[in-house]
Amino acid sequence: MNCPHTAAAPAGRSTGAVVIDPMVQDLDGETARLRDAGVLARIDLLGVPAWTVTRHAEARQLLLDQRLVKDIDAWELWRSGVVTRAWPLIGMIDAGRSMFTVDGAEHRRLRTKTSQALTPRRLEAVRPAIEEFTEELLDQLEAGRDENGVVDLKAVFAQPLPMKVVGMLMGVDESQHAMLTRQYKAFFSMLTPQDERLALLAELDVFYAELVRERTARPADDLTSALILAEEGGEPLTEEEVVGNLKAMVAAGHETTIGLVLNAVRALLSHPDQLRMVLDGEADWDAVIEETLRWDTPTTHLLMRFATEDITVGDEVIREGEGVVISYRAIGRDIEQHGPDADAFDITRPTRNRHMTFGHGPHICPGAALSRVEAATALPALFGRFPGLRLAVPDEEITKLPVMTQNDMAAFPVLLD
Ligand code: STR
Repeated sequence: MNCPHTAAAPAGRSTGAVVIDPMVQDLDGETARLRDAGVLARIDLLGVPAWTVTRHAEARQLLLDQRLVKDIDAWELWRSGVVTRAWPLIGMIDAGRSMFTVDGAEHRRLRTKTSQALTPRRLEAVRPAIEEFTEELLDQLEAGRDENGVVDLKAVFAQPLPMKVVGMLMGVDESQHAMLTRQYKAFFSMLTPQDERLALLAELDVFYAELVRERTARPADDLTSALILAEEGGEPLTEEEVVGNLKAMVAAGHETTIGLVLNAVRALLSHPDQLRMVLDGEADWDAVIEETLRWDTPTTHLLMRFATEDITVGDEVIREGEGVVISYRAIGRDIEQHGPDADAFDITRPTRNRHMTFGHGPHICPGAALSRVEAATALPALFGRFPGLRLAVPDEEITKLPVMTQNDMAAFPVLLD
């Protein structure tokens, strides 16, 4: 395939690969093609070849396999200069030193403080603030209706809520939230020219480094300060490491929970019988949240891990130096794991809690419990205040943003009554 983003076309390795379309609207079609391509499938990411794993059991096994690492220097296509910073997805992988990009003992050192701050027990302390943000944003929804009574649930509710929460936790001032939202939107969009993406990433690095320096001088009661002061488990974190963790937390905490909340609302509105069950108390919100995570995961594909040795999976061999993507959407729809009706949204499904949307193994999402608290606050409050909530346009008219790794809607226009 002709590849404008890399220094040279990766010799013939993309043949027979499933091409991941940056403009995809039909995600179910993409998921089905990946499943059909095999347990381990060859994919083409804007001209760059990689493997992806499409089944629950094998993904679980690979996520525990220490021969797969996050260090980009283990990637043959990177080492040889075939993939460069000109590739639009590079920011998903080459994101600086943090718990997202390091393995083993160093990974534990980078991650301990964050995972300790985000346990369900510790999160009880932030629940009241999340409830308060939710109420505030519900007021804004009501006030934000246009002359036809339509308001964008994404822009006014689902997007600001996680930003407020992660901003509070990390100590990012409210005045910066709009800037961060705009920058991350541009970061994820495949319509953003790569030079602009690299420039905004550089700006974000400066922003986060300044925040870390401020908190180093004057520690506050936030996780950024805790990361700076952390000493247990070895050496204190360097400024670069705190910056790396901080930006990973803000990017992940902001982007993914938007999807969880919106995808849950969309699933319920298109399955009114199940919405009824929840509103009548016959099913609980946790069931909605877990089934949404399984059926319509915010993260479609997670980039990337690299093989430090040849790894055999079934009939295929991942060669040393090759890259592996985890295709969480296909994994959530695995019929071996969830049964022949895995493509159906069903909050009463017995396996609804047995999804792997937050990953598995050492890198399992440290923010999983936080996102569950956010969704478990936002969803009942939203439907409690607006029990007649409905889409203002037919569901088919909801468009997906051109984002390769996320199921990210452009807007979600609703009527409140
Ligand atoms: C974005 C760019 C950056 O500065 C730091 C990170 C590290 C964490 C990444 C994040 C990235 C992109 C979105 C990710 C997140 C971890 C979980 C989240 C991949 C590369 C998603 O699952 C979408």
